[in-house]
Amino acid sequence: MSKMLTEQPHRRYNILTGEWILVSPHRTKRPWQGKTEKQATEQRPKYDPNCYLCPSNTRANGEVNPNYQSTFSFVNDFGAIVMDGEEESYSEGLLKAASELGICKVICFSPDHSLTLPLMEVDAITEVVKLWKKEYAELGALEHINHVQIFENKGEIMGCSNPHPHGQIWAQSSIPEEPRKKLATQSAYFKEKGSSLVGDYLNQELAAKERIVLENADFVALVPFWATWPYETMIVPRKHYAHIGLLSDAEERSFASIIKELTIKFDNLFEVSFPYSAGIHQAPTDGREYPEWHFHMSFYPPLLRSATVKKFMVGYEMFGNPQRDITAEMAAKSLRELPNMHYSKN
Ligand code: H2U
Repeated sequence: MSKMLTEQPHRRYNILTGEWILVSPHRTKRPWQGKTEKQATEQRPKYDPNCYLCPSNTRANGEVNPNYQSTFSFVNDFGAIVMDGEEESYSEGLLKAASELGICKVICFSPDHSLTLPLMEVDAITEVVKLWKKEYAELGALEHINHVQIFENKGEIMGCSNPHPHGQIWAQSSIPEEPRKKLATQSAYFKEKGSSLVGDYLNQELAAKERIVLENADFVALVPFWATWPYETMIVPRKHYAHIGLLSDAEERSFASIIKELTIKFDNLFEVSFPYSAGIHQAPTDGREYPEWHFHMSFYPPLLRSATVKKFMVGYEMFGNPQRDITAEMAAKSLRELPNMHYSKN
């Protein structure tokens, strides 16, 4: 590999957003005198009477959850977007605004309050994948819903309000900024080359090997060349699928399996329940064809050196662009070399 990429400050281009990041590999040699201690592992009960996501409990708005046995989804009682209101736009001089219609849902991954994705069985995670598919199809088919964003915020540090295993879906009338950038880049590439940008990128990474973390028959987990967060990773299907609705039963299971394996590695990194925001980027649901879209799931974890040392996107990163010290290759190597068995099972 080029010496520039391993030793010299350089910029890397994100082919999916069209943005650059700054990489400073030489800084990994600087002495570290900050915190590195481990955190005590939190033991949670399987059922918490005060949790608003546990089966049969009452939520903040007085509704009672069913005694669900697997997954459970409901419309967020405090949704950031709602289906009420008219489609309107506003413009006055340089000021511009538009109404936004949508639905927010909460997706409970398991009735067991003590679990997280890495601790769940593959069969149980497969049920989560099935629910994501169902929600993507049903929400996406609604009038006014042109984009469905599936995501998970894990850990207090990421602003997650409740440790019960859950994620969210925000479905809305406009295409939000991140997928909009990825739509433009994938679309331009597809027009020029007639193939999937993400698929061609995946093939290049499979040949290079150095940023691959995990592989199975249907999916690959890799640290993208342009990763911004220290252990940022993306899961890419080998097949050129625009959305998760196209996954077969067997592929749903291998998706679940690679999610489990990757999140186990994350937890093993600092022997802590590893926080992150994860989201699935896929084709809009406005009824048009999107042959350029190749869905993928990205994980943005904030931890840098230990359970307590977080990467902040501040200073230069707010005013210039994101910067990182450890390279994508170093991060991939660390993740690759970690055990596949969860540290708590030893
Ligand atoms: P987090 O993923 O950030 O923890 O968010 C959980 C969501 O659950 C949050 O958006 C919703 C909050 O509005 N919620 C309900 O819908 N009902 C409740 O009773 C409490 C929380």
